[in-house]
Amino acid sequence: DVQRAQSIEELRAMARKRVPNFCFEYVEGGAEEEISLRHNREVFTRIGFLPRTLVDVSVRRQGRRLFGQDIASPFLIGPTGFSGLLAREGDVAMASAAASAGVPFVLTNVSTTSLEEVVRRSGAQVWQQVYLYRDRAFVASVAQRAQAAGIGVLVLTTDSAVYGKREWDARNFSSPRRLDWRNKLDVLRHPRWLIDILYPHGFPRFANLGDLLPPDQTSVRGAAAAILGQSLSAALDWADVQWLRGIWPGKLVLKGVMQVEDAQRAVALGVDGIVLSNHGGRQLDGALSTMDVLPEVVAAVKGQLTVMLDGGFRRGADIVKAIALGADAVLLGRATTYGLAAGGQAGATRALEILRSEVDRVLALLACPDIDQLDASYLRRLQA
Ligand code: HOC
Repeated sequence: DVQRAQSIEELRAMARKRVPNFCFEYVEGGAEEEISLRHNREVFTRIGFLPRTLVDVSVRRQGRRLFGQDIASPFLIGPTGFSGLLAREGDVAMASAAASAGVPFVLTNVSTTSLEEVVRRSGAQVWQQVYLYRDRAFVASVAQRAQAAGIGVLVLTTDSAVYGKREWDARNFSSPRRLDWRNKLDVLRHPRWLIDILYPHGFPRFANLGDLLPPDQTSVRGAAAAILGQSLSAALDWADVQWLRGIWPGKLVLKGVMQVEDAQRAVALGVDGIVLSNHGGRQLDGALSTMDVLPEVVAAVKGQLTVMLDGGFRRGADIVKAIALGADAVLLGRATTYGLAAGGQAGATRALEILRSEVDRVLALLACPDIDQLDASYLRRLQA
């Protein structure tokens, strides 16, 4: 029962039991040696808290304001693909969990429920993520549909010109669309997952990809992400950002920025926000963690655009550290995905509750009752 989970790590352990290996590895894995994946967690151990004391913390505030909207906590659910393999109608379940926690939900473009349906059924503040595919007209059509559905924020992922080298894909599949025997047997050991996900129509289908895939390849099976990765455009550059800025009237966010100069260029092009990201260690292995570069980016562009980040956030304390270093908000990836895989909407909701209560406790113990008062004076960087 997900209600018994006391930490994101416990939800992760439940998820590992509940879904077949090939699904869990998809959530869990990074690229190549997984150096960035590990560093994303280690980086938090090198930043210590320096609490104040003797401050009345009987009333505490952790809400933030993002793009003119109030959000209940300093985090939101970031875009994660293939949620439909982890829980039935996984995208709707995630969005509904976000709605009940009062935080936004970023819908991946590789979802198995249409963006219109996610907006309608969840009641969440939905943002839409998109990759730049070779087919620019397709990207424009996603933007048009998002606008018509009332979505106000478009998130362009910029770190995926080519698909990262994720070696578990090659291990789990005997051919790109076929699980190997070891994983087929493992699927049979998960009858609950089989019924929840595959009964009665088989593998769920991508709902927002239009003509991007041939009709016989729209089901989310096999190494679907790797196959789809072939339609990413390696030609993505600033001219595309300018083009998207021209056709998208809402807030535009770039996800995958790491360098100050790129953040400044985003400002110059009228972009509204950035998400510092190394894609959860799934793209360029060895890339620095976002917490390494956050202070310099904040110093350069704070006030000119909204600065968010993702990468390795599993504790309220991690989130508080990022806010103290000047971030506007944190995007959750694996933290809520483990919850979803552990117990559907209830599991994702539990993940959000755990993080909310941890943030609240850290604020109290730091003697900082209002999250807006956090700054770097509450932290000290430890020597490596
Ligand atoms: C079209 C590109 O971001 C991941 C996700 C999904 C990638 C989809 C492939 O696996 O990191």
